[in-house]
Amino acid sequence: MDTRIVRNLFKEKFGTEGMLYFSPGRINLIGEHTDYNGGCVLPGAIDKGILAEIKPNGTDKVRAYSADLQAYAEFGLNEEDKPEASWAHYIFGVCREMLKRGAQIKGFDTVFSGDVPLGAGLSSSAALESTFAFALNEIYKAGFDKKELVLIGQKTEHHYCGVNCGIMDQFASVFGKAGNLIRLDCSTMEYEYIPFDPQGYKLVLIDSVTKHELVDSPYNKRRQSCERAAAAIAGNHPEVKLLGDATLEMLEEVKDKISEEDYMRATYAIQENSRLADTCEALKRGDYETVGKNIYATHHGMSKLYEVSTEELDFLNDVAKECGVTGSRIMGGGFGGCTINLVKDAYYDRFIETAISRFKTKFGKEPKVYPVTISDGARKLN
Ligand code: GAF
Repeated sequence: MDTRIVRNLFKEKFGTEGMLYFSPGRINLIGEHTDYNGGCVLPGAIDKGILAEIKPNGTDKVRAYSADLQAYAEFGLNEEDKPEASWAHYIFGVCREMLKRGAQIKGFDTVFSGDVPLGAGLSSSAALESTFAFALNEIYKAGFDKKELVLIGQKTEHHYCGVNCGIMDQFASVFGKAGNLIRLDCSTMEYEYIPFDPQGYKLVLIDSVTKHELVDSPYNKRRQSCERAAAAIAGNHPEVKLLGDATLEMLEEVKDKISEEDYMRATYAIQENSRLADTCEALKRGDYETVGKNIYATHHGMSKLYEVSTEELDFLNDVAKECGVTGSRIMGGGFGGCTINLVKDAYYDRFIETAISRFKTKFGKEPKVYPVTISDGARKLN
C-alpha cells in the first residue's frame, strides 16, 4: 500500500512525522458464523488493510483524520467523550478497552487510510481496530500479548460499535502469516497455521457491490438464535456451552422446544463446524475437490438455513457452478459483500468474464474482482 498519501497528510495537518502501522483485512476459506458459537474458522490475512501514522501529542486529546472520508474528529479519552462520527468509534473504543485493562494511553495525532473495500465483508473494521491496538500497545509500552490485542478489537465492536462479533476477524488481522491460513479454535484461541498454496488453482473474490453492513444487519439476531438453541441443548447435556460443543443428534432432541427458525440456524452452525474439520483434512491431503464441495455446501447452508445471502450472492454462486468453479460461497457475515471462489487456473478467465457480464446484465452494475494474496498480519512499517 502506498504510504505517501498518509505521510503527506500527517505532515500537512500536524507539521511533524509519526510512526507507521498497518493491519490487514481477511478472507475466510470456510467456517462462517462458527466463531461466536465456539467453533473453528479458517481465515487468512490479505494484502489490503488499514495504514495509520500516529504520534503522541502531549495532550489528553486524540486528533484523528480519515484520509478516505476526508473527515476529522477530536475527542478525549474518558467514557463520556465518545465522538459523534461512527468511524471514530473504532479508535475511541480501542483506546477505552486498553485503558480499562490498565494501559496508560494519552492523547495522540493520527492520519489513516485503507484499501480494504468498504462493505465488501473483508473486515475493514477489524483492520482498523487491529492497527490501533497494535500501534498503541507498542507506542505506550502497554505490554499486551497478541491474543489480548485480538480481544481488545473484539470488545471494541461489542461495546462501542454495536456488533456482537466473534474473534475471527481481529485474530486474522493480528496473527496473519503470508501463504498460510489459520485454523483457529474460537473456544480456546488455540491455532495452527496451514500452508495454503493450491497448485493449479486461484482464490478470487467477486464483490456483489451490495453493501454488507453488520451494524445494521440481523447479525446479532443470528447469534441470539444460536445461543437459545445451545441453552436448550444444555438442558439435556450440561457440558454444552455453545453450539461448537453440540451434535446434530443433540439438536434433534430439543427440536420441539425451540422455534423452527432457531432450529434452522443451529443446524447450519453445527454442520458448518464439521465441514470445517473435514476441509482441514482435505487440505492436508491436497484434495481440493472435497474442499470445493464443502465450500458450496456452506453457501447452501448460509443461503437456505442461516438466511444471510442476497439475490446477488446467490446469482454469483449459480454462475460459479455453471462455469465449473471448484468451490464458491458467500464470505464473511453475509447480507451483501463478496463471494470467495476456488477456481482452476484453466477456468479462471472464462469465469471472471462470465460473472462480470452476466451480473451486469441482470443487476445493471459491475461486480468487482479481487484476486487473493494471503499476507502477514499487524506490523510496524518504519
Ligand atoms: C463477521 C464477524 F465479525 C465475525 O466475527 C464472524 O462471525 C463472521 O462475520 C461470520 O463468520 O465478519
